[in-house]
Formats: sequence, structure tokens, C-alpha cells
Amino acid sequence: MNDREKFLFDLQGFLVVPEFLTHSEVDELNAAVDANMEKCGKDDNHNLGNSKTLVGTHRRGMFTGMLTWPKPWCQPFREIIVHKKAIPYLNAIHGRGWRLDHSPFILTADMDTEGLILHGSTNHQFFGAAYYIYTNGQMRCGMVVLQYQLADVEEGDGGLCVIPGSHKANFPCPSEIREWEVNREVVYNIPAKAGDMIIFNEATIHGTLPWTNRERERRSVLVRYSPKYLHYAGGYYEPEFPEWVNELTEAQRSVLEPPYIYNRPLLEDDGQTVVRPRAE
Ligand SMILES: O=C(O)CCC(=O)C(=O)O
Repeated sequence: MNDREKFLFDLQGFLVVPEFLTHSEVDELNAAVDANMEKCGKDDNHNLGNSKTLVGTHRRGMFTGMLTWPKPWCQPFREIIVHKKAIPYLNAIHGRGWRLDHSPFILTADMDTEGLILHGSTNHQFFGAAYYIYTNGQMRCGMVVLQYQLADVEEGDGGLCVIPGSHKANFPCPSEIREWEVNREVVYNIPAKAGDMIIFNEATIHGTLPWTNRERERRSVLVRYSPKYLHYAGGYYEPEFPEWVNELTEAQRSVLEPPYIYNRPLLEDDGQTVVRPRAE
């Protein structure tokens, strides 16, 4: 993570990393989704509050469980849970030692797909699962989301939106702003190309805008990470991993470990080597 990226992530609470995935990685991920279209379900996280502007004719499309899709379709998703290029970003914002939080999922949208109310913990009170601090020259965050775009998004299309800088906000966000009814100028619909990766902090106010592009559909993979001592959502494997986890590399398995500190497997920058320091 270079100095420009650190400045922007600290300032905005999110960062776009252009051309993060190669064309072949994007193609493999898209091919896996195309081959499993029948698995697309409806968003189980539907929430518009009382908004009249986030409404649509149908819910966001959602794929889950990609890590256990039949081979070869699970493979590209297993690979991105420990993407070599993501390691320096996660080390810079979580410190060494971080873990997968939630199961990865895919969001899709086509014309008139509804949005999702804006949410995010901000800094108006300390929330230990989703926070932002800067101390001793280092940023630290609760859960963060790495969003991989598999299709182009232009500003105004809809999809992921954020209120830049809101991870540091000191007052609760009024519901009419969260419902996208007023002050829309503070809400940014992040444009990105297929292959770009967007990191955002769960403390940053974010949500989904209704999809308005008839020509283009949304396809985003969301992979979430918490620091090694924290877990936000249910779904880690304890005391024993399920059988399919044995098919993963040691590095991939290391990010499925439950939250703890002592003797934790830590990933080296090569994305392959796992070490177990005896003490922190
Ligand atoms: O990428 C988006 O549209 C926002 C996703 C989100 O915050 C959610 O589904 O909880």
C-alpha cells in the first residue's frame, strides 16, 4: 500500500485499486458465475427503511457458498480469499494477522433493482467490530470489505455508494440521509472497471443505490476481513473445519481460523508461506 493509497484510505474510508485483477482472473470468476446462474438467490439483507428513493421493482441478486461450488467453479473464489496483491493492504490496515469474516458473496443487479439503506458505524460511538483509528503512525480498522468488480460501473449506474470520510464522523447519520432522500451530494456512487478492487471500512457509511443502467448489469464479489482477534458475523469453523477445507492450501486455511492471538498462523507476503510466531 503506497503513500498515496494510505492518504486516500485514511481520508475517505475507502480506496479504489484499479486493475487489481488480471483479465484472466476476471474471466475465470465470470465464467464460474455464468456456469452457476441457477444458484442466484434474492438478497436476504433487504432493507430500505422508509426510503422512497432506494426502491426498485425487485431485490438485489445474491450468490453465496461459492467456496463449495463444484470444481472447477469454486477454485477462483478460493484463490481470492488469499490474493497475493491484497496482503499488503490488509497488513497495512489490520496489522499482521487477519481473517475471513462472513462467507464471500456476490451481488448482482439489473435495471430497476432496488438499493440498500446506507449504514456504517462511523465514529459517533466506539463500536469494536467496525472502527477506524490512527495511532503511532498506523491505521487500524475493524471489519473491512474488499469488493472485486467483475463488470464496469459508471457513476450514476447505482450499486455501491459511500459517504467519503464518514468513518470519522462524530454525529449519527440522520435517517433521511441514510435513506438517500436529502443531501444526495454527499453520497458517492463509486465508478470502477471490471478487475478493479474497492476496499472500504465497515465504519464508513455505505449502501447500495438502485441500478439504473439498462445496458449493463452489476456483478461484484464481496470478501470481508477482520483483524485476527475479531469476528463480526457468524460462520467460522470451530472446533473442526468441514471436509472441503482440507482441499485448501495452508495459506487459505489460515484465514479461516477463528479469532485468537497466540501462536496464530500468519501469512507471508508471497501468499503461500505460513508461519507461527510463538509470541506477539
Ligand atoms: O456493495 C454494495 O452494494 C453494498 C453492500 C452492503 O453494504 C451490504 O450488502 O451489506
